[in-house]
Amino acid sequence: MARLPVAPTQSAVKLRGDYALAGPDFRVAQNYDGYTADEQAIWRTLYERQLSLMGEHAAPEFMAGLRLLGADAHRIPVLEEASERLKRLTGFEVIGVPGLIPEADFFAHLAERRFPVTVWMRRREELDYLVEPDLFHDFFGHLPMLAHTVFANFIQAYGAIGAHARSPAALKMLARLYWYTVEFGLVHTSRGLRAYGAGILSSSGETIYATRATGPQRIAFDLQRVLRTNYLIDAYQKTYFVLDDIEQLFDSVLAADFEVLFSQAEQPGYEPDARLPGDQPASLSVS
Ligand code: HBI
Ligand code: FE
Repeated sequence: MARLPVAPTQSAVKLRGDYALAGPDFRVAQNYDGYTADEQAIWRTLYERQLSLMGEHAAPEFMAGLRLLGADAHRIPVLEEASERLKRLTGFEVIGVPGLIPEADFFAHLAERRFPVTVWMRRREELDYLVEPDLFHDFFGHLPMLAHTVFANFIQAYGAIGAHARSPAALKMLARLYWYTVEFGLVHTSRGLRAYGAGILSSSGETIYATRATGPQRIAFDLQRVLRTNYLIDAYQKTYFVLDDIEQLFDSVLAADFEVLFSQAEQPGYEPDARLPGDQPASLSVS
Protein backbone atom coordinates (compact mmCIF):
# COMPACT_ATOMS: atom_id res chain seq x y z
CA MET A 1 0.00 0.00 0.00
CA ALA A 2 1.61 3.22 -1.16
CA ARG A 3 -0.20 5.83 0.93
CA LEU A 4 0.47 4.99 4.54
CA PRO A 5 -1.29 7.04 7.17
CA VAL A 6 0.68 8.76 9.87
CA ALA A 7 0.15 7.74 13.47
CA PRO A 8 -1.19 10.55 15.65
CA THR A 9 1.95 10.96 17.69
CA GLN A 10 4.67 13.57 17.75
CA SER A 11 7.27 10.87 17.23
CA ALA A 12 7.24 8.74 14.13
CA VAL A 13 6.00 5.29 15.08
CA LYS A 14 5.37 2.41 12.77
CA LEU A 15 1.72 1.46 12.55
CA ARG A 16 0.99 -2.04 13.78
CA GLY A 17 -1.56 -3.26 11.26
CA ASP A 18 -0.83 -5.19 8.09
CA TYR A 19 -1.60 -2.70 5.32
CA ALA A 20 -0.38 -5.06 2.60
CA LEU A 21 -3.63 -7.00 2.91
CA ALA A 22 -5.86 -3.93 2.54
CA GLY A 23 -7.98 -3.12 -0.49
CA PRO A 24 -7.81 0.29 -2.23
CA ASP A 25 -10.29 1.68 0.31
CA PHE A 26 -8.23 0.10 3.13
CA ARG A 27 -10.77 -2.59 3.86
CA VAL A 28 -9.50 -5.87 5.34
CA ALA A 29 -11.22 -9.09 6.37
CA GLN A 30 -11.51 -9.63 10.12
CA ASN A 31 -9.97 -13.14 10.04
CA TYR A 32 -11.89 -14.10 13.15
CA ASP A 33 -10.19 -17.48 13.63
CA GLY A 34 -6.85 -15.69 13.84
CA TYR A 35 -7.63 -14.27 17.30
CA THR A 36 -5.75 -16.14 20.02
CA ALA A 37 -7.23 -17.32 23.30
CA ASP A 38 -5.27 -14.59 25.03
CA GLU A 39 -6.76 -11.91 22.74
CA GLN A 40 -10.23 -13.26 23.57
CA ALA A 41 -9.33 -13.00 27.26
CA ILE A 42 -8.10 -9.41 26.81
CA TRP A 43 -11.43 -8.53 25.18
CA ARG A 44 -13.29 -10.09 28.12
CA THR A 45 -11.21 -8.18 30.68
CA LEU A 46 -11.66 -4.85 28.93
CA TYR A 47 -15.36 -5.35 28.26
CA GLU A 48 -16.20 -6.33 31.82
CA ARG A 49 -14.18 -3.50 33.28
CA GLN A 50 -15.77 -0.85 31.07
CA LEU A 51 -19.29 -2.26 31.34
CA SER A 52 -19.13 -1.95 35.12
CA LEU A 53 -18.43 1.79 34.73
CA MET A 54 -20.94 2.58 31.99
CA GLY A 55 -24.09 2.61 34.14
CA GLU A 56 -22.82 5.59 36.08
CA HIS A 57 -20.66 7.40 33.55
CA ALA A 58 -21.93 6.78 30.00
CA ALA A 59 -24.64 8.73 28.18
CA PRO A 60 -27.99 6.88 27.96
CA GLU A 61 -27.69 6.89 24.16
CA PHE A 62 -24.42 4.97 24.48
CA MET A 63 -25.97 2.42 26.85
CA ALA A 64 -28.89 1.87 24.50
CA GLY A 65 -26.55 1.45 21.53
CA LEU A 66 -24.33 -1.00 23.37
CA ARG A 67 -27.33 -3.24 24.04
CA LEU A 68 -28.55 -2.99 20.46
CA LEU A 69 -25.18 -4.03 19.01
CA GLY A 70 -25.48 -7.47 20.55
CA ALA A 71 -21.82 -7.69 21.61
CA ASP A 72 -20.86 -9.07 25.01
CA ALA A 73 -17.92 -9.87 27.21
CA HIS A 74 -17.81 -13.55 26.24
CA ARG A 75 -16.03 -13.18 22.95
CA ILE A 76 -14.60 -10.74 20.44
CA PRO A 77 -17.51 -9.62 18.24
CA VAL A 78 -17.89 -10.65 14.62
CA LEU A 79 -17.83 -7.40 12.62
CA GLU A 80 -20.31 -8.60 10.00
CA GLU A 81 -22.89 -9.36 12.68
CA ALA A 82 -22.57 -5.91 14.24
CA SER A 83 -22.68 -4.39 10.77
CA GLU A 84 -25.98 -6.13 9.98
CA ARG A 85 -27.51 -4.85 13.21
CA LEU A 86 -26.24 -1.31 12.76
CA LYS A 87 -27.42 -1.22 9.14
CA ARG A 88 -30.94 -2.01 10.28
CA LEU A 89 -30.78 0.63 13.03
CA THR A 90 -29.19 3.65 11.36
CA GLY A 91 -27.93 2.49 7.98
CA PHE A 92 -24.30 2.50 9.12
CA GLU A 93 -22.08 -0.32 7.92
CA VAL A 94 -19.04 -1.60 9.81
CA ILE A 95 -15.90 -2.41 7.84
CA GLY A 96 -12.60 -3.88 9.03
CA VAL A 97 -9.40 -1.83 8.55
CA PRO A 98 -5.74 -2.49 9.52
CA GLY A 99 -5.68 0.58 11.83
CA LEU A 100 -5.48 4.31 11.18
CA ILE A 101 -6.14 5.14 7.55
CA PRO A 102 -5.45 8.39 5.64
CA GLU A 103 -7.86 11.18 6.45
CA ALA A 104 -9.32 11.40 2.95
CA ASP A 105 -10.22 7.69 2.97
CA PHE A 106 -11.59 7.96 6.51
CA PHE A 107 -13.83 10.89 5.55
CA ALA A 108 -14.99 9.09 2.41
CA HIS A 109 -16.13 6.07 4.43
CA LEU A 110 -17.99 8.21 6.98
CA ALA A 111 -19.69 10.21 4.24
CA GLU A 112 -20.96 6.91 2.79
CA ARG A 113 -22.16 5.74 6.21
CA ARG A 114 -19.38 3.20 6.69
CA PHE A 115 -17.43 3.13 9.95
CA PRO A 116 -13.90 1.68 9.83
CA VAL A 117 -13.01 -0.59 12.76
CA THR A 118 -9.47 -1.77 13.44
CA VAL A 119 -9.33 -5.58 13.40
CA TRP A 120 -6.45 -6.24 15.82
CA MET A 121 -6.49 -6.38 19.62
CA ARG A 122 -4.09 -4.57 21.93
CA ARG A 123 -1.58 -6.59 23.94
CA ARG A 124 -1.94 -7.42 27.60
CA GLU A 125 0.60 -4.75 28.65
CA GLU A 126 -1.62 -2.17 26.91
CA LEU A 127 -4.86 -2.72 28.82
CA ASP A 128 -4.81 0.85 30.10
CA TYR A 129 -3.19 2.76 27.28
CA LEU A 130 -2.14 2.39 23.67
CA VAL A 131 -1.26 4.91 21.00
CA GLU A 132 -3.18 3.57 18.02
CA PRO A 133 -6.87 2.69 18.14
CA ASP A 134 -7.48 -1.08 18.34
CA LEU A 135 -10.58 -3.25 17.96
CA PHE A 136 -11.74 -2.62 21.52
CA HIS A 137 -11.50 1.17 21.21
CA ASP A 138 -13.15 1.25 17.79
CA PHE A 139 -15.89 -1.25 18.53
CA PHE A 140 -16.79 -0.63 22.15
CA GLY A 141 -16.00 3.09 22.06
CA HIS A 142 -17.48 4.14 18.72
CA LEU A 143 -20.17 1.74 17.53
CA PRO A 144 -22.76 2.23 20.31
CA MET A 145 -23.29 5.91 19.49
CA LEU A 146 -23.66 5.03 15.79
CA ALA A 147 -26.86 3.20 16.74
CA HIS A 148 -28.32 6.64 17.57
CA THR A 149 -29.85 8.23 14.45
CA VAL A 150 -28.91 11.83 15.15
CA PHE A 151 -25.35 10.95 16.12
CA ALA A 152 -25.02 8.72 13.05
CA ASN A 153 -26.26 11.61 10.91
CA PHE A 154 -23.67 13.88 12.49
CA ILE A 155 -20.85 11.43 11.69
CA GLN A 156 -21.96 11.22 8.08
CA ALA A 157 -22.19 15.02 7.82
CA TYR A 158 -18.74 15.31 9.38
CA GLY A 159 -17.33 12.92 6.77
CA ALA A 160 -18.97 14.88 3.96
CA ILE A 161 -17.51 18.17 5.23
CA GLY A 162 -14.09 16.51 5.57
CA ALA A 163 -14.27 15.18 2.03
CA HIS A 164 -14.51 18.80 0.81
CA ALA A 165 -11.82 20.22 3.08
CA ARG A 166 -8.57 20.69 1.24
CA SER A 167 -6.16 22.85 3.24
CA PRO A 168 -4.08 21.35 6.05
CA ALA A 169 -5.39 24.09 8.34
CA ALA A 170 -9.01 23.11 7.63
CA LEU A 171 -8.21 19.44 8.25
CA LYS A 172 -6.63 20.43 11.55
CA MET A 173 -9.85 22.20 12.59
CA LEU A 174 -11.90 19.12 11.69
CA ALA A 175 -9.55 16.88 13.65
CA ARG A 176 -10.14 19.08 16.73
CA LEU A 177 -13.90 18.80 16.28
CA TYR A 178 -13.67 15.01 16.07
CA TRP A 179 -11.34 14.88 19.06
CA TYR A 180 -13.43 17.01 21.40
CA THR A 181 -16.75 15.39 20.48
CA VAL A 182 -16.56 11.90 18.97
CA GLU A 183 -13.51 10.98 21.07
CA PHE A 184 -13.76 13.07 24.24
CA GLY A 185 -17.26 14.53 24.36
CA LEU A 186 -19.42 14.95 27.47
CA VAL A 187 -23.16 15.61 27.62
CA HIS A 188 -25.57 16.87 30.28
CA THR A 189 -28.26 14.36 31.24
CA SER A 190 -30.99 14.21 33.88
CA ARG A 191 -28.57 12.06 35.86
CA GLY A 192 -25.69 14.51 35.65
CA LEU A 193 -22.67 14.73 33.42
CA ARG A 194 -22.09 11.69 31.19
CA ALA A 195 -19.55 10.76 28.54
CA TYR A 196 -20.37 9.86 24.94
CA GLY A 197 -16.82 10.09 23.51
CA ALA A 198 -15.08 6.87 22.51
CA GLY A 199 -11.67 7.89 23.84
CA ILE A 200 -13.22 8.35 27.26
CA LEU A 201 -15.52 5.32 27.26
CA SER A 202 -12.86 2.87 26.07
CA SER A 203 -10.55 3.93 28.94
CA SER A 204 -11.34 3.08 32.55
CA GLY A 205 -9.11 5.82 33.93
CA GLU A 206 -10.43 8.60 31.73
CA THR A 207 -14.05 7.49 32.18
CA ILE A 208 -13.83 8.49 35.83
CA TYR A 209 -11.45 11.39 35.32
CA ALA A 210 -13.50 13.09 32.59
CA THR A 211 -16.83 12.87 34.38
CA ARG A 212 -15.80 13.30 38.04
CA ALA A 213 -12.30 14.71 38.66
CA THR A 214 -11.90 18.29 39.78
CA GLY A 215 -8.74 18.84 37.70
CA PRO A 216 -9.94 19.35 34.09
CA GLN A 217 -12.11 22.24 32.98
CA ARG A 218 -15.48 21.46 31.49
CA ILE A 219 -17.08 24.10 29.34
CA ALA A 220 -20.23 24.37 27.30
CA PHE A 221 -19.82 23.16 23.72
CA ASP A 222 -19.19 25.99 21.29
CA LEU A 223 -18.32 25.00 17.73
CA GLN A 224 -15.92 27.88 16.97
CA ARG A 225 -14.14 27.45 20.31
CA VAL A 226 -13.69 23.71 19.66
CA LEU A 227 -12.41 24.24 16.13
CA ARG A 228 -9.62 26.43 17.50
CA THR A 229 -8.57 24.38 20.52
CA ASN A 230 -5.42 22.27 20.38
CA TYR A 231 -5.48 18.92 22.15
CA LEU A 232 -3.23 16.47 23.92
CA ILE A 233 -2.90 12.98 22.49
CA ASP A 234 -0.86 11.35 25.22
CA ALA A 235 -2.49 12.54 28.46
CA TYR A 236 -5.97 13.00 29.90
CA GLN A 237 -7.60 16.08 28.42
CA LYS A 238 -7.25 19.46 30.13
CA THR A 239 -10.57 20.63 28.71
CA TYR A 240 -13.79 18.77 27.96
CA PHE A 241 -16.67 20.32 26.01
CA VAL A 242 -20.17 19.56 27.24
CA LEU A 243 -23.25 19.30 25.02
CA ASP A 244 -26.77 20.11 26.24
CA ASP A 245 -27.87 17.06 24.29
CA ILE A 246 -26.69 14.98 21.32
CA GLU A 247 -28.94 16.93 18.95
CA GLN A 248 -26.92 20.08 19.66
CA LEU A 249 -23.93 18.48 17.96
CA PHE A 250 -25.74 17.80 14.71
CA ASP A 251 -27.63 21.12 14.81
CA SER A 252 -24.51 23.21 15.32
CA VAL A 253 -22.71 21.54 12.44
CA LEU A 254 -25.77 21.83 10.21
CA ALA A 255 -26.12 25.55 10.98
CA ALA A 256 -22.42 26.32 10.49
CA ASP A 257 -20.88 27.71 7.33
CA PHE A 258 -17.67 25.72 7.08
CA GLU A 259 -16.48 27.78 4.11
CA VAL A 260 -16.35 30.77 6.45
CA LEU A 261 -14.94 28.76 9.36
CA PHE A 262 -12.20 27.28 7.19
CA SER A 263 -11.29 30.77 5.96
CA GLN A 264 -10.37 31.52 9.59
CA ALA A 265 -8.25 28.38 9.81
CA GLU A 266 -4.95 30.27 9.91
CA GLN A 267 -5.83 31.91 13.24
CA PRO A 268 -3.56 30.63 16.02
CA GLY A 269 -4.98 27.77 18.09
CA TYR A 270 -5.84 27.99 21.78
CA GLU A 271 -3.79 25.99 24.26
CA PRO A 272 -5.42 22.76 25.54
CA ASP A 273 -5.92 24.37 28.96
CA ALA A 274 -6.84 27.87 27.77
CA ARG A 275 -9.47 29.79 29.72
CA LEU A 276 -11.29 32.35 27.64
CA PRO A 277 -13.67 35.11 28.70
CA GLY A 278 -16.55 33.65 26.71
CA ASP A 279 -16.26 30.13 28.18
CA GLN A 280 -19.36 28.91 29.99
CA PRO A 281 -18.34 26.54 32.78
CA ALA A 282 -20.41 23.34 32.93
CA SER A 283 -21.49 22.14 36.35
CA LEU A 284 -20.91 18.58 37.53
CA SER A 285 -24.22 18.39 39.32
CA VAL A 286 -27.62 17.49 37.94
CA SER A 287 -29.27 20.48 36.31
N1 HBI B 1 -8.48 6.12 10.68
N2 HBI B 1 -9.13 3.99 11.21
C1 HBI B 1 -9.11 5.29 11.50
N3 HBI B 1 -9.73 5.73 12.61
C2 HBI B 1 -9.74 7.06 12.92
O1 HBI B 1 -10.34 7.45 13.94
C3 HBI B 1 -9.08 7.95 12.08
C4 HBI B 1 -8.44 7.45 10.95
N4 HBI B 1 -7.80 8.28 10.11
C5 HBI B 1 -7.77 9.69 10.33
C6 HBI B 1 -8.43 10.11 11.57
N5 HBI B 1 -9.04 9.29 12.35
C7 HBI B 1 -8.33 11.55 12.00
O2 HBI B 1 -7.72 12.32 11.02
C8 HBI B 1 -9.65 12.21 12.40
O3 HBI B 1 -9.29 13.42 13.00
C9 HBI B 1 -10.56 12.47 11.31
FE1 FE C 1 -11.47 6.69 18.09
